[in-house]
Amino acid sequence: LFGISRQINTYESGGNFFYIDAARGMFNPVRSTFPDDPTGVIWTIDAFDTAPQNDDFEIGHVASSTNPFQRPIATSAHWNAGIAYRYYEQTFDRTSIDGQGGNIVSMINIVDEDGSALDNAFWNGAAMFYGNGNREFSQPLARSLDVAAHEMTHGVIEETANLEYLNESGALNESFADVFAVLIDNANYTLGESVVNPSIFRSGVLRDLGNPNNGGNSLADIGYQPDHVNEQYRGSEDNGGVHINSGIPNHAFYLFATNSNVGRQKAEQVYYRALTEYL
Ligand code: ASN
Ligand code: ZN
Repeated sequence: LFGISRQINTYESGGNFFYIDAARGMFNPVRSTFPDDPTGVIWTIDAFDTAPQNDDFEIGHVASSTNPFQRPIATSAHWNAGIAYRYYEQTFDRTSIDGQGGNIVSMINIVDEDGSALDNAFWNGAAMFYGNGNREFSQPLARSLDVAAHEMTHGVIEETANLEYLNESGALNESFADVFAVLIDNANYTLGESVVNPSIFRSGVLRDLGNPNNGGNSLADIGYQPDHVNEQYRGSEDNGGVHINSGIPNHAFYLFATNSNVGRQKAEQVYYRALTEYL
């Protein structure tokens, strides 16, 4: 989706190149049949503009009979999932979302239950789901590495601390997803900069760990988050403000990671240990 060529891992079977990456350390050939039941793979699946909530939800392989080929949405999702897999493996010796080599599945071309374009991406407990953008997002969400890293980290969180998606534990859940997103998409401390509609998000970013207020003055401004508990939201919207109050621990991470006595490399080890062993 950036208009550049990528070399990706696919699985060739019966003259087709399937978007199944069976070339990682986690691949389990003994427990795999191709293409429908592989184990230990990174797998990108097309939902053909259907919604998982609806009876007509339909999924199928992404595949090509030629090489090279152009499948920009699938290629971005597949590429980004591979980067996130490699980060967890190399940084924490964690093998996949479940830590045991389970498949990493990305579902692309998801629409809203009313059939409209989906302005979001999400983790549903089993896979990452990507809409193609509508109003707040002017690009397919699969374009963004930090979005992919955020959604995949929701899976890691579910497999570890399993923070309840409500109130303060929910804001911590959201914050850990943002923290590892900016560690994986490591050029900056912002999220969504490659997919947001800049006429809606005037700062050009969805969230900013360095400045959670994100160019706004109050919660009424789109993209605004508190950066301190003195502005903690205590209402019931958004599961008790999980995407609002995440700004507070997000900013704490930013201060920790940018402190000259700490730095990103120590900070990520501290946060991973906190998530997987203490929380
Ligand atoms: N993009 C959102 C998230 O991952 C989706 C949601 O809140 N359901 O938190
Ligand atoms: Zn989230």
